Order: sequence, then structure tokens, then C-alpha cells
Amino acid sequence: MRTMARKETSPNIQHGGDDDQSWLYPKYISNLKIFICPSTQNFIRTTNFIRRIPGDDPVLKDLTEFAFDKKSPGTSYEILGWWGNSSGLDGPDAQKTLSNVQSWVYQYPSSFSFAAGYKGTGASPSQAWLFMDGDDGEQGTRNNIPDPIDHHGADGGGVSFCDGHVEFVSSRPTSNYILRLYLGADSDP
Ligand SMILES: [Ca+2]
Ligand SMILES: [Ca+2]
Ligand SMILES: [Ca+2]
Repeated sequence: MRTMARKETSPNIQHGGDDDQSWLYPKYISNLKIFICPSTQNFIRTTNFIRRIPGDDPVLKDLTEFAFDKKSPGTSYEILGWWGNSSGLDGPDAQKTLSNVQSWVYQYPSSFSFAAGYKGTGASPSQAWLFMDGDDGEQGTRNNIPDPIDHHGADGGGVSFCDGHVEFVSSRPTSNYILRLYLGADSDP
């Protein structure tokens, strides 16, 4: 998935929990199928527009959030455009930029022993996550950790990285996915 044009320095989102992808369409991504994981039945309605801010141009509503489940309207992916995306109040809180993905030093004291040792070491664009399969812990399952209910079951999830490459990150074992997310976002799930 191509996610940032050369002149852009960061995803056009407002905070760590913002999953708005409407700014990508149609300027950077003209094919709406790109926003849909083939393992889902998600879809983008081309007739529903909203203005995110009064006075702004209308955008496709279904691109402004990711889908609630595998059958709902909305994109299939969420954005990890922030360092410390889901660490809560104690974590780092900075938008990822072309510059800081090359110099970021992990700050978050992970509660997982296998990730905690990375605090103080340096991140890289090839480790920093940008898009991932949408996962908000639907029906009491785990947020940002693959579960049977998620797009690819408990096997793992698709991730696009800040250097432009895409990988299926395995959650066999779960610790692998949690560590990769830590290195991708300076955050526990
Ligand atoms: Ca999110
Ligand atoms: Ca999530
Ligand atoms: Ca999950």
C-alpha cells in the first residue's frame, strides 16, 4: 500500500486515535478497493459524504473511520500515525514524521518483559508501523492483538511500514506480534 507522497511529511491525522483516511482519496489512492482487506466484506459507499470540519471539502464518510467489524462499511485498516498510539496517558505522544521515524528512541516502559529491553534503543522506518488491519477489540476481544474474530484470525495481521514495505506480521506466538507493534509504535497494544 502506498501511503505517503514524496512531499507529505506525515499522515494527515489529528491525534493518535484518528483513523481518518479520507485525505488519501483520490489524490494519492484513486482505487477504493485499496482500502479494503480481501479477507473482509467491508465496503466504501460512494454516495455518503461528510465535512470533517465546517467549510472543508466534503469527503467520503466511510474513509473517515475503519469498519466496526468485517462486514460493516468503512476501511479495513487503521492508522498507527503516532508514536505511543495506544499507550494511554503515560506513553509518548508524537505524530510520526518522515524525519522522526529515522531518529526515534523508544520511550515507553513496556509491561511485556520481551519488549521492555528495547526502551532507549533506536527505531527505524522499516520497523515503524503506518497501517495495520483494523482491530478495536470487538466483542470483548483484544485491541491490536490478532484474535479469531479479526481479519486473519489469530494468525497475525497485515502491516504497512514507514519505509513503504508491507508484511504479514505473525502472531504465532503472540509475543512476536506484540513486540513488532512495540517497535512499530513505541506502545503496548
Ligand atoms: Ca486506531
Ligand atoms: Ca485498535
Ligand atoms: Ca484483536
